[in-house]
Amino acid sequence: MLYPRMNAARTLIDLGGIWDFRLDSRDPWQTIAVPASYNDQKADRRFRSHVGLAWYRTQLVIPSLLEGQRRVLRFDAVTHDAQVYLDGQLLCSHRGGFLPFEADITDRTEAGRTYELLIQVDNRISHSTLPVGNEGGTAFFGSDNPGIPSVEAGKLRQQEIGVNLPNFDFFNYAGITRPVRLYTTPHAYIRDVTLIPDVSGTVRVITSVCGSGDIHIDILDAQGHIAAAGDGADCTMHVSNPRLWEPRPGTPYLYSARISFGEDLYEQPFGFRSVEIRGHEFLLNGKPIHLHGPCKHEDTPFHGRGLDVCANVTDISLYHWLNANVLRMSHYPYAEEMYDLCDREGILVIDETPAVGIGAGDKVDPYKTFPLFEYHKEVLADMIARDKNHPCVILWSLGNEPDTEHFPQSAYDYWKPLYDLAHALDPQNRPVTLVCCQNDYTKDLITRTMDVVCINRYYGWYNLSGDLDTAKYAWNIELDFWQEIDKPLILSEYGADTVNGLHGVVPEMFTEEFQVEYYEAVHECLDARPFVIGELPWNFADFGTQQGPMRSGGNRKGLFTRDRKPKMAAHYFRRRWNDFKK
Ligand code: GCB
Repeated sequence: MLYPRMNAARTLIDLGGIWDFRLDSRDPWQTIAVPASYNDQKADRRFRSHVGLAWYRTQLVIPSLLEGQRRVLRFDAVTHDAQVYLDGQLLCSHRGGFLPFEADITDRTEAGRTYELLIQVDNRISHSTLPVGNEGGTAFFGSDNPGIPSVEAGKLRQQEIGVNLPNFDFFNYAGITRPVRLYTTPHAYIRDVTLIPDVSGTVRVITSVCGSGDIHIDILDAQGHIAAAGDGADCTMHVSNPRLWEPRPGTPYLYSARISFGEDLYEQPFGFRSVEIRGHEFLLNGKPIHLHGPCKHEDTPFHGRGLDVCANVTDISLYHWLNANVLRMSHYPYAEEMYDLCDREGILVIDETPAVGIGAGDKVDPYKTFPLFEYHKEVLADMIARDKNHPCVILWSLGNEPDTEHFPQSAYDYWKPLYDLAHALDPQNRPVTLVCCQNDYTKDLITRTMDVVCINRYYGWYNLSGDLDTAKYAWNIELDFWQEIDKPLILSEYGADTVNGLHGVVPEMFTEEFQVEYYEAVHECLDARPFVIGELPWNFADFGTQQGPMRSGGNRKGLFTRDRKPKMAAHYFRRRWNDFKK
């Protein structure tokens, strides 16, 4: 799906602002900011802990000057499910909270009139949602000992009332979290554009249109000069002496394909770069690259998971300050503005579906009991369709930390077709991975079949807690195991909760000194092994989670605090990664 852009042929109207909102149809309407999660906007516990439906309302004005134009309403993300009503009539509905959807309202609206736009959102999570909610189980990190009658009764009560029990470690932020926009196109319009660039300077542009007309394409360089041109729906052109796109400190040089079709126009940025796996190496533009940078969440005070472009710019500037070159967009596809920013700033991206929490302990096979497979395929396809043209995206992640240990064959049968699908759908055929949970890796059959092995590991924190010498011993045993597989390995998460300002001359868990010593210990094990081509500490910044006995003010594994103040470990990584440039 094309990102909405304003140009000589298309208008774009942002509908963001203060909308009406209510959590219950009996409540009076209140004010709410759009886009943003609703949870942290009010001094009211009900907003934070709400479960179920909520309603947004605003006036949709169709200016007279939009007469004769095709009119489309686009929602960049509504978390998790949405039903959209226009003047009381259902316009469209959408499942899933992290990808865009749109509705053509040309025939449903008249220019010069005003309509009521009502959005019903649903934040409930279950075995059939991505991310996954525990049905009738316990919350992530819960300590509800089975067998205590009063606790069992309490859990039944929770089921009656309906509570969200996330099977994942980030706050279940909800609402209209990304922009809502009205855009126009001519009646015959460009529906989609697929770019397949090659480092030799060849670029194939496949244009999908609705209606009839001639298609012309200009390839523009960064100064706007025409570098190549061609015609037709499937057109291959050649740019001589192309400047390549590469992460900083190189040049993230961007070209763009300007496509005209009848009266319509669309411009799609792209870069010439290649991604390839050779043995245990990850090659970018034919050269081995080491990937280093923290994982992130879309998470800021007040906005929750809502788009905050200023925070995005600040965060990417902190990635440069850290000398980082990669951002794993854990654990869901981010707002499209972040990919544009990474394209421009030269930050590599690992793009991940919101498939977190597919697992239910050792008694239930989630792959046979969670009705997810068909939906997961749709989400994967939509993510690739949305992000396929971004040069920053170098690796697709099918999901995070599913159960691959207790039902290894079921896990294989579930994830292998998704791996094949990702390869089949991606016109640039990027590598594909699945992020593996800390488990009995000897039983896991699927992780080793990925193009890149990604493992999340917490030796020294959740396991062998605080004992870094023994943790190193365990790290080495596991790394020896993966070395035998002879694939590139990315340590896709590792970290230690750290309370900023907590210190100790004898570093113990939660102190800033311990966080640094933990990372130094892990790096001792990694640095001796060239097949480890990536290190992605968990996490860039402290972030919001549901409350629980293992979390105090959220997850504190950030290198930065939630308001982006560096802990000692941030300075440590800045020095370490600076040395990687030499
Ligand atoms: C993990 C998860 C991540 C958690 C992290 C932690 O393995 O992938 O979502 O936040 O551990 O801090 O426990």
